[in-house]
Amino acid sequence: MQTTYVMIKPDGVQRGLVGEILGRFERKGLKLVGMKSMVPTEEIARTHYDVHKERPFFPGLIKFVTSGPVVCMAWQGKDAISVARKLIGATNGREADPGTIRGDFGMDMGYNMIHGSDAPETAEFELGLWFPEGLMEWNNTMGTWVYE
Ligand code: DAT
Ligand code: MG
Repeated sequence: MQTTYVMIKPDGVQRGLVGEILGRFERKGLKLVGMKSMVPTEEIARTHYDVHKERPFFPGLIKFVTSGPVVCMAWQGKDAISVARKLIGATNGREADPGTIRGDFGMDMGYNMIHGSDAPETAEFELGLWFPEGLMEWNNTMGTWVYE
């Protein structure tokens, strides 16, 4: 089992896509083990996107992600990291496949509505950053009908 960090960014919240987006993760069969909403501080945004700090788009990215509420989520399941990335789609909405979140709702690179961890190490780092209080442990009965 893996746990991945997924975040609906301010454009997703502003556009009223929270229910649509989180419904896709639910329907896929992933288990919700953490969820909250906040307006990120500059500090948490900079730490989250630290790998991109030298890139030209970094200042704009920080301004964007701190501009309003985000929805922070932790989703658990077999291969949850790659499963979530597949649901999310390619970074640029114009290139993302139809059927993915970015492919169905996005037309740009920066305004791509959602973040998903890209590897086990980044998932661990991001979950610790956004959920320092820890995640929920619970038994979801649905799981017995999701995995053979
Ligand atoms: P992803 O979110 O698909 O993991 P990433 O980690 O390469 O993509 O980049 C993080 C975010 O930064 C991405 O969701 C949107 C923004 N971004 C990436 N490349 C960009 C670019 N060339 N111009 C503008 N924004 C960019
Ligand atoms: Mg990334």
